[in-house]
Amino acid sequence: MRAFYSNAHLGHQPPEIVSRGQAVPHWEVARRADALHQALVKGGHKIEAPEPFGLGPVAAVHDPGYLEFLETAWQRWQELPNPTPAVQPNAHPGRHMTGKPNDVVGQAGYYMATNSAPIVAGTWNAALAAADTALSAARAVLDGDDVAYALCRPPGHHAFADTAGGFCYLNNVAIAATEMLQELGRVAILDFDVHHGNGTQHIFYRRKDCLFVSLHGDPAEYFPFFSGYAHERGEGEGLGYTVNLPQAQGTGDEDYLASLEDGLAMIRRFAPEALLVSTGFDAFEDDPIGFLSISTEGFGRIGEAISRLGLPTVLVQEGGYNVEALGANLTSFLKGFESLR
Ligand code: OKP
Ligand code: ZN
Repeated sequence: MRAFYSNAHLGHQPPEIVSRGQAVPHWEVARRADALHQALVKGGHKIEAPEPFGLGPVAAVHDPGYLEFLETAWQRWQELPNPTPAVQPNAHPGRHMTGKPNDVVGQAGYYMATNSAPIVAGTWNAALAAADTALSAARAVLDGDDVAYALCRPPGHHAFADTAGGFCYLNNVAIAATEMLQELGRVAILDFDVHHGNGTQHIFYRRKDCLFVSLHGDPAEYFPFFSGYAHERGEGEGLGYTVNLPQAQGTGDEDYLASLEDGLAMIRRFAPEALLVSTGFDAFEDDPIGFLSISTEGFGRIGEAISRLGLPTVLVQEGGYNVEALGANLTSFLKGFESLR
């Protein structure tokens, strides 16, 4: 299996964020990528640096004003009196406000859906490298590889076309899927990160050439709260091409795998030419911000169940915050996946 990784993520070291009214250290740390990288090395996988794809495939998904903001925000923030080390919003447009400010503080609220996606000096480069990483894995599969893994950091599935949020800036999996759709008629995205892939869902919500299937903690009780409900099924031509399978708090391997089979059956019926997987390990039983109760062995069974689809597959890394367990969870997942190849 080809695996792609860039060390550009090291420039993205976000500071504290506010969680339940308290400043806490950010969970999305560089050591996560180190742990995943080490597991790949130990597993004997060939690890390559991504190719630079330029802004074209990124701009095919994201809004030009948003991209300009991401690229320039940190520099502009430094011109504020007493600038903090990170761009973080404190005022957001509510449901009934549509104005678009010029000021960088206002634009931070406009282009960031949550306070948990701070922009530091190296964020833009890291986000671009993560997109290139996903694109390189997609290219490998388009060129005939059966499976490729993209070790993306920062993650991407909470990024909308024009907003950052939830540790995410560029939607790596959506960018890779859009690139694949240049050459393929139909692709599916399966998202098993514990958080609903709200950005990915929205990007493809009106399309019927990309089936989006997501298993995640029930948003009635859990981030991202405002999407991921079972009644969200797509719109217009896309109606029926979004599938949400929310899971109750504490759901363990058996119930989760049964629900996963329902999602996989829908992917089989859709018969895509390729599959992309938003691969998160934060459904883990000991994840510090988790909600579900998947074991290390369970991730192996998830990998095996996905592999049984027999589709060319692009694995795109999303979350997973128990740094100590990340390597074992990735190893278990890949072992399960590769056991059927
Ligand atoms: C990104 B990905 C915890 C607040 C953090 C944001 C979670 C973003 C997860 N009290 N909320 O989906 O793994
Ligand atoms: Zn997550």
